[in-house]
Amino acid sequence: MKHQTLRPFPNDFLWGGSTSAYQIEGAWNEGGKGPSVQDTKTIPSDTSDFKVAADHYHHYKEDVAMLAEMGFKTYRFSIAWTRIVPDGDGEVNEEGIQFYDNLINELLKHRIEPLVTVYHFDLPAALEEKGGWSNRATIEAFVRYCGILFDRFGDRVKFWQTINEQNMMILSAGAVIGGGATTMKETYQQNHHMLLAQARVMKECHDKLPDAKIGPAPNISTIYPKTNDPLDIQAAQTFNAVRNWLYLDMAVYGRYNNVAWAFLEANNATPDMEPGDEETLKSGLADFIAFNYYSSGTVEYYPLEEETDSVEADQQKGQGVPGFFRQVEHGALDKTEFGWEIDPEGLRITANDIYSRYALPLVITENGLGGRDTLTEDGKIHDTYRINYLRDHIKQVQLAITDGVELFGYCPWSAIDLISTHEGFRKRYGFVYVNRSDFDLKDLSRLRKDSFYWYKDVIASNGENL
Ligand code: BGP
Repeated sequence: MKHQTLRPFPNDFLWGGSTSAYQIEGAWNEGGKGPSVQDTKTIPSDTSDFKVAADHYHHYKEDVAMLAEMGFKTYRFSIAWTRIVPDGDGEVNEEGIQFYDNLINELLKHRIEPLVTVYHFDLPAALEEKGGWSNRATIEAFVRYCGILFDRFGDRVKFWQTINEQNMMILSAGAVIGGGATTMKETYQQNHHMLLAQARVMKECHDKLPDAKIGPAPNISTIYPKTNDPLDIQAAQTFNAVRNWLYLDMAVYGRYNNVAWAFLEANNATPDMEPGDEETLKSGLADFIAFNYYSSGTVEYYPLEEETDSVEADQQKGQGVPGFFRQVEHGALDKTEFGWEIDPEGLRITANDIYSRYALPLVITENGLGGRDTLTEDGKIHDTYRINYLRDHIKQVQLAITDGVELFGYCPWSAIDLISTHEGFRKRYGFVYVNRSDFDLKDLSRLRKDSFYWYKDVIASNGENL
């Protein structure tokens, strides 16, 4: 591509890193915490459960000091709903409030801006038992819980994110939503309830905290057509709408995307609306867009007559709906050892797609490489593959900024090692190595990987030394 003179990263660019509560904290039944769906779900026998995780609950000071040493300007983490309201809609647990008070104060002490996700895949198990997101009462419980967060932490937290990767929960992680949806219609009814809940919470945030900013946190990947056959292009258009634009059109405009809605109609899956729902969806809109990006995706047209049993899907692969689209391999992209394609240019394309549609400030809240790191005998972790992945993506972030995208921060996944959503502790993402394996907790000590020193220099040079 023709050479452009690169624009520098803005001086106040928020370099940071990301985690989520159930993947990092551990202490699953301490400090008054109630169980979440992550504590009660069935875990595959070859991966760890989430009970201890990286034991951040007991190491948070040491961990924040590590982030400060890297020069983090921001830290994106999530609050566990079940630490604040253990059964989802009952008593407030002051010990849980205290934990996040301490964490936030520790961050501020090091001048690290907290970027808080209120809900990251960990619905209270007590609400799941009552139908989870199938039950409209969960909307009320969520709004109440978020109101508590705004009241208790809003004096110090200025950046809020609503629901992490709602699109991925709908597309492939139904079990953690509760309610046991078995049809597409039920799934999109749950989706509708989550969208209502999100709008109510964005409104509540604006009402209670006029100086704070709030936005959604979907996983957004531009979807490429496999060929220039118009059927493949239509397949890409539909999957882009169903995977990406449904969630962002709603957060920014408060309405369903037309292509996504037509897809739901064709599949008898449009949600039932109650009087007032349309107004509610428009009543709370986003101030910025946070998005997670790991890779692009590629689809082709999926003829009805070729319908096969669905393949195993995750955040980045395996999606398909007969008559519309099915995800295929790109063909020319490298992959991580866990099978996710690597497409740095796709990040610039995705950022431009989002910004040119919505013209709101963007922040990247996840991006990173999951790998099996090796700890050498002298306590080193030579994760050159991770440095290469991140370097290539940061270059594209700068190109997106050069294209005129208002991008105010970059938070790779993950700040320190934690448990992968469904592949255990062996799939690591952090700058900091946590000394444990899936089934041996070892000493849980923290070690600096090569990427730690590299990222420290990236931040210190404001992205000049890559
Ligand atoms: C995102 C989730 C994170 C994290 C990440 C990496 O979808 O928001 O919670 O898990 O993906 O995925 P995985 O752990 O499956 O490798």
